[in-house]
Amino acid sequence: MTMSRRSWLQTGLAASALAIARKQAQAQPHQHAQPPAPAPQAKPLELPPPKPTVVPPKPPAGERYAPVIVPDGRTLPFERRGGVKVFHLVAEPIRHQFAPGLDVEAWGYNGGTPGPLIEAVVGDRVRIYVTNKLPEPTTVHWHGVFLPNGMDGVGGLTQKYIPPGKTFKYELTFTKAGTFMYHPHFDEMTQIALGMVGMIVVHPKEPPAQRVRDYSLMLHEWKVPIGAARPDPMAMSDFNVLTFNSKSFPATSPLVAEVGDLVRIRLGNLGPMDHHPIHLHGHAFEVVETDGGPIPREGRWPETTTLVPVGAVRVIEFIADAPGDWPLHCHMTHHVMNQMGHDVPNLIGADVSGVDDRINRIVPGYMTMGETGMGEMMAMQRPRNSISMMGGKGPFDQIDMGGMFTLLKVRNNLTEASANAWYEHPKGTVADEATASELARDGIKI
Ligand SMILES: [Cu+2]
Repeated sequence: MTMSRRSWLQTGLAASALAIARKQAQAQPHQHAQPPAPAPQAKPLELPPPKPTVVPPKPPAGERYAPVIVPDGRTLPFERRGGVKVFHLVAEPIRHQFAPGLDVEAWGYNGGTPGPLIEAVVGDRVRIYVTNKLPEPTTVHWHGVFLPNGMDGVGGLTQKYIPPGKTFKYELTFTKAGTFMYHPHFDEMTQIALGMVGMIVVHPKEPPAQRVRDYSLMLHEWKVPIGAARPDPMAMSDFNVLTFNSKSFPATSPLVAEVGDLVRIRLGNLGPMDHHPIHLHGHAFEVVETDGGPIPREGRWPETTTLVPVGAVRVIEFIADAPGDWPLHCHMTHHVMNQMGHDVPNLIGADVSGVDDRINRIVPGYMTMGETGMGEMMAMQRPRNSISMMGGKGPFDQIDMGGMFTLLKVRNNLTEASANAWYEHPKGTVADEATASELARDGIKI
């Protein structure tokens, strides 16, 4: 089984026979029946490093809560009108970039996906206007929020649909603190798959005694065929773009903390199909809250991975006590890949010696890949508007992960400079090649 590298990217190794046929067609100079394949980009992408938020945002005027940091996202502003906080959500088609190199036509709120974080305080009376600029009806359901039944946002059941061009009004009082979500309850399969998801944080009346570095991350999954610009809402499996706040690593902005900081990460999952086991390196955390409410102290246990099911919130807390650059990522191996094709013949360990030479006689440029694993794919050229197999640039080498992956950068002295730099390892604390004398000292025979 052999493939050309271009066909590998275009089809995810879908069919070797097809790849051979295409190469043969291209090899014949006077035959132009096949449209030309998209031009590969000249070299692997060099990305500007995403920006961490070192100084948390200030609360809005008149508020005492410490605002949640939304990496790569936004918080919805509000206005006070006669004791009511007034918000305005606009459901609309948007152009969205998962990472430099992959732009798509998505649907979202107020120009982005996920929609902006709605932030409020227990006891707040809120009025949320929802304008529908989509080509089809929508509604907004306030997931996990206690509210009058008629404000629940379920199309047909608790309200009429919001037709295109119309603005509906939701009004409710936030009666409990916590982390909740919002999403449409009409044509959920399409609207959620295209990016219409958002988080809600309701702060307690009294700010906590201890300062918290408080983050919100929405998990999502998308299927974007290589070269396409429209996520496929029909997908039930083989999602190939996995995101935190709708960004794929290496475009995810890192989280930062200073040693000793209490860190809270509010993880919400409104992806179509998959539950995500989110894993943090270098620390153990406790799940302190779900979208159902806080977990009593005696009911918590230490974890390094927590499963965030579809339609659920898991809020984790820990003290950042280990300086370093620590991954925070989904532990499903296929969820830390960018636009990986899955119909791939397994060549690992296969003896392919001589195959390329023979194939190259009839298909110039042919190259077998995958026999030593998939790592080599990361640095290849890729077709236009794709981030297939794109990884990130690390201080030691290419980081061969993508997708639902970000970094927690813990610093002894957190500054803009230290947050933007790679961690400086104390001497002798980095894994490296063993010397002959070390091997001899410890009796290791190779
Ligand atoms: Cu996952």
